[in-house]
Parts: sequence; structure tokens; C-alpha cells
Amino acid sequence: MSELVHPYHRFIRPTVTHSSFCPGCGDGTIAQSILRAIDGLDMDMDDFVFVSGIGCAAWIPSPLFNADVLHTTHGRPIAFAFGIKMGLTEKKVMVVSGDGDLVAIGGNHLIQNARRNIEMVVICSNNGIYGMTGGQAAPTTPMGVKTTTTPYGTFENVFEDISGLVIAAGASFVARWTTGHPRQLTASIKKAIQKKGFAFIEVISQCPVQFGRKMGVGNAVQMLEDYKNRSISIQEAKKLSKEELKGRIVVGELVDLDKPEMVEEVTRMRKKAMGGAEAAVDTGRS
Ligand SMILES: Cc1ncc(C[n+]2csc(CCOP(=O)(O)OP(=O)(O)O)c2C)c(N)n1
Ligand SMILES: [Mg+2]
Repeated sequence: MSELVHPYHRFIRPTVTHSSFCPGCGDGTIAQSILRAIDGLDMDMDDFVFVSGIGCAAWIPSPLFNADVLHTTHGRPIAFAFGIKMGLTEKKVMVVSGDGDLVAIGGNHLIQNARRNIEMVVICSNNGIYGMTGGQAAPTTPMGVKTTTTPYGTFENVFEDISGLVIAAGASFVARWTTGHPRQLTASIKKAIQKKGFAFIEVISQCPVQFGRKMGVGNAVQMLEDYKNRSISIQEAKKLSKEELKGRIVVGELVDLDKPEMVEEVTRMRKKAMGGAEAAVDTGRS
């Protein structure tokens, strides 16, 4: 009898023999959605450079994907990704990291590169906590939740709408899904990969170990059920008031715009400047 091989086995680094994710973690769903999107577009790993920061979600591309991957310092993957895109304009650059990495310590890289509209795909696994380091409060942790660093409950105001933040900063494409929407997530990742500009996808993702236990919201299945129950499409959400939307997760493709992309603009300007320099040499002008 022949051995059954998973269709995405070819995307996985051969030296990886086990997953670094806890049982029930949403990051496996995100990893598979990325691979489904790449496969669905008939692309392969050589078309991409992946970049991640530090945290559980950062383990999705590194070491899991058999590709060129930069596992960078905490909060800095988008800065590295910008550098890669400037040097290797023909590559698709995809950042995969956590809410802490991208929105807390890395928040300024996120908004400035969205503003510049640098072509890259950024996938943010938003589990509302610093998962890998033991469940400390993040800017995305809901108010009042008891965490390792807030034994009496968090007292900070929260980034409730990080997709909204990235839209306001100027990104071309922004979508939000949960790990309970793997098919819709895959379809949005496909669009994001094809987008000329900064494409951001927020994935509300369950961390049953560090978040579920502490919040008392239960195990992975209960967390997924909760996501499904609270989700509302952007089309339906538009009919409701702010009050009515309290506690709901607005999902869908929130923004899809065509606007100038900075790496292309820089390349055009560089060509123009070089053309000017060559013309100056031709005519003997200094
Ligand atoms: C400069 C710096 N500050 C803090 C840390 C510790 N640290 C590593 S990962 C992390 C947070 C990870 O949270 P998130 O990005 O949400 O990823 P998750 O594990 O939840 O997927 C922190 C605070 C670090 N490695 N470097
Ligand atoms: Mg996190």
C-alpha cells in the first residue's frame, strides 16, 4: 500500500518533524490557509520571501515553511520586509506575526509602511495576548482580563480595531476574519498576494492555553464557537449602530483600493534620476 502524503507536505521544511503550536492553537489554521492560497494561485515557495518577528505566530513561516524566511527581532519584521522588497522587487514578501509583535512594539512600522503603501502581505494572528512569553497583557487584551502581568485585571484602554488603524494609515487592502472562517481567509489571502500595495489581514485566533484558560472562555472549540456567534459581515454591520456592534467581530474585506505603491514609485524615480545622469555624461555636462 502506498503511503499517503499530505498535499501541502511539499511546502514544509523537511527538517521540521513536529509543530511548535499548543493543541488547539489557531496558528495551524492560519498556516494552512496561507498554503492553500499559495497552492490555489499555482505559485510556489520560490515566489516568496517570508518574514516574521518573535512570538508563537512568528513560528508559522519559520521554521515551518520550506522557503526563504527571515525570523527577525521582536517588532521589526515589517522593517525587514520593506528592505527585502526594495532589493528584490519581483518577490512576493509576506510577513506573518502576532498582535504583540505587529501592533505593540512594532506598531509604528505597521502604520508607517501602511501609509507608504509598500507592497507586502501582512498577516496578523490576533490572539489578544502575548502568547509565547506566558500570557502577558497586550494592547489587544480586553479591559479587565486577568493576565500574568495584570493579576487584578487589565486597566489599559484597548486597540479594539487594529484593522481600522491600518485602514486609517492608508493600506490598499485590509480584511478581518477569524480562525472559524478558513475558506474566506484563504480567499482574502489570495487577493492580498495579488494586491499591488500594503495588504493587511487580521485573523482573530484562539490561544486556548494562555488566553482561554485565563479568560475562562473555555477550550479551542468553545472559543471557535464564540467567534462564529459574535461574527457579523461588514455588509450587515453597516446597518447597525456602534452600540449594537459592541462585542461583535466585524468580518470581511474592509478595504480594497488602488493607489500608488511606493517601491514602484521609487524605482521609477531612480530610473529617471539615472537617465538624467547618463544624459549629463553624454553631453559632457558635469
Ligand atoms: C525587544 C523585545 N522585547 C520583548 C521581548 C519578549 N517577547 C517575545 S515575544 C513577545 C510577545 C509575543 O506576542 P505576540 O506577538 O502577540 O505573539 P503570540 O505569541 O501571541 O503569537 C514578547 C513580549 C523580546 N523578545 N524582545
Ligand atoms: Mg499574541
